[in-house]
Amino acid sequence: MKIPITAIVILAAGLFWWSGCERTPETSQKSQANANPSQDAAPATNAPATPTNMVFIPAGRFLMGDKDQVDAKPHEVTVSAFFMDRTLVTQEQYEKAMGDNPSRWKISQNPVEQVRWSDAVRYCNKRSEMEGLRLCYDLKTWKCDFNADGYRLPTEAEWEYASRAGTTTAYFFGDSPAKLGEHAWFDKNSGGHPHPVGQKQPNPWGLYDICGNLWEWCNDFYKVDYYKDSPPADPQGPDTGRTKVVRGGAWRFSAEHCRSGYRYNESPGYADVCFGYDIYGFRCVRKAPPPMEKEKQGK
Ligand SMILES: [Ca+2]
Repeated sequence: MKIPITAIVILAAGLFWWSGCERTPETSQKSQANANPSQDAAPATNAPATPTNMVFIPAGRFLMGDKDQVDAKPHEVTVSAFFMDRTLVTQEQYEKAMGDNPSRWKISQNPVEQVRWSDAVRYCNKRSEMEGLRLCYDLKTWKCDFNADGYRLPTEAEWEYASRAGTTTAYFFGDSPAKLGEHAWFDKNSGGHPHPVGQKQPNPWGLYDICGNLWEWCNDFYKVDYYKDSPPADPQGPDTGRTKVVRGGAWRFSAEHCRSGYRYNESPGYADVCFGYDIYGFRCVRKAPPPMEKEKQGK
């Protein structure tokens, strides 16, 4: 019997395709496990293009604070839409922009640490410059231009709003810290050092390591009783102060420090003689463009 050569080719191709398919589940599972944090967990939105590795945080209102903390009186706050980095800024990202890596624990996918507030702000400006965006910070006055479309640190309110992701409990997964180990590196599970970003489960809006791993620099000055007289819409912190707010807990701090409303603070380290500790890192935010901003009027 004479079999046409084309039939043989089709049969061979089919076998090849089939055997390839059979391997697919294993390969895709593996690549999922290794993949960067997925885009799937972002808040439901019809938002246009969200920048790579950022999450769109829709405008909204929430109860900011923690009734069990002396400096965090619960109060209602409205926040405009913005984008937030899905993970802490990694050592690789920082080094690419700044040409050095100040971290104590040198692993490229670890979050950059030993960064002062002033280093974080310099990075924000450099990242904006590299992407042709308007710079948010004046490095002489350290003032932030909130109208610029470049990168900046989140305000304390933005940080807590994004961290809570619509939840009202002590942690975004409930009032008990029992499940903290699934979401965060803290003193009980870190082994005494920070960890690569994105290894634990994210919060409901897809933000990784928002609890634990490293404290995250916020833009605001810290003031113990600021919540008493902060404006109800997009509060930007006191005008002056000695320390800057950090949020979210870190690898050598207890579960208590990971509470969504827990406030902590540290000297910004404007001067080069100051140095950062291996418990401080950061993630950047960017203002959402006008079409996305409009969402808040619909709410
Ligand atoms: Ca954190």
